[in-house]
Amino acid sequence: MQANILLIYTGGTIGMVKDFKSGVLKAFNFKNLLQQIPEIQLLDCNIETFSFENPIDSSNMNPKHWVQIAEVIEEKYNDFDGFVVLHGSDTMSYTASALSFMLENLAKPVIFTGSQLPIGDLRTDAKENLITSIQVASLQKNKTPVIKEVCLYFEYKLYRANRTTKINAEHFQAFASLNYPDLAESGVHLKINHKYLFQPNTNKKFQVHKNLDQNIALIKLYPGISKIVLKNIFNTPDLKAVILETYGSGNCTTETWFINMLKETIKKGIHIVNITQCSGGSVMMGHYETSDMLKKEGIISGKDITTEAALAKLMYLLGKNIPPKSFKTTYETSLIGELT
Ligand code: ASN
Repeated sequence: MQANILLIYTGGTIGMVKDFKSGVLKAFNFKNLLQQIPEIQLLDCNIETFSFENPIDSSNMNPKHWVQIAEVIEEKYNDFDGFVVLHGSDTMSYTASALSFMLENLAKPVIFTGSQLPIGDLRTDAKENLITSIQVASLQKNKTPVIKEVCLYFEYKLYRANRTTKINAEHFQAFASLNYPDLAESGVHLKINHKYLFQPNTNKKFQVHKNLDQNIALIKLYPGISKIVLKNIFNTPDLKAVILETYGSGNCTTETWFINMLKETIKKGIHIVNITQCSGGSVMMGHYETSDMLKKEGIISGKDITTEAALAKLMYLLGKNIPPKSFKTTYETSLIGELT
């Protein structure tokens, strides 16, 4: 039986064309995009399409758009075996990470992909990315999908979406998943690394969470960061949580004013999550003196989570109104394979 695939087009370089007057790349109409890839007709699956009314460059994506994508999947969940989301690469890891939390008990593939060059470009990477993503989404064993999670496919590799980061603005290999193995590699054969695939509890009902709390801040520490800058951020009205991007394995300055500011913030009931600025590796609070006090103050460890997933998880958990007492434990627990 052929798999039914829904192709959701949100925008991004994949469907862009050059505005002949200004020379800038702009999102384009979806029908023309499909006409550029007659090969799609040859795939052994039924494909239906859904397009954003106004396709966008992914730099314009925000949580409202994440909800829009989630709603399309929710509405069509029972009619399709898999979903492929065409999205700009700039914020693809953010959107895909967010969807991994929002689509609870997902038991079908949701594959995000896009490209570095528009589909009409002679040297485009769009065709391979799109065609293989559709093939991955169509994979079935005993009439059930092989992939049951949100993934990102780019340049011959399938990744767990909430483990990815955009690492290059020019190379076709634009993404990396430094803290989790690739889920599949495409060469002459499509090699699936079955043991790394997420296995959801398929007895649980699929549920979509649309309440995302944006009262958060992300602070990247740097040598010389000033008290006034931090004070202003921590005093943001309605702030509920802050992600601190610290150095190395979760280290930061031990200056008294800084530690006191963190203490005051925690006292106000604002959650602080410690994640590392490094693309690979994990936070290990207490390993150095420069992180020991963070551990003692009860700061949440983001462990080896990416910035993108940390942010999405925070909006998602705050939106679920997790009681303050259990917030730290819940955040530090892997919900959908986003941390080790
Ligand atoms: N600016 C584009 C976007 O994210 C980049 C791309 O898709 N390669 O929409």
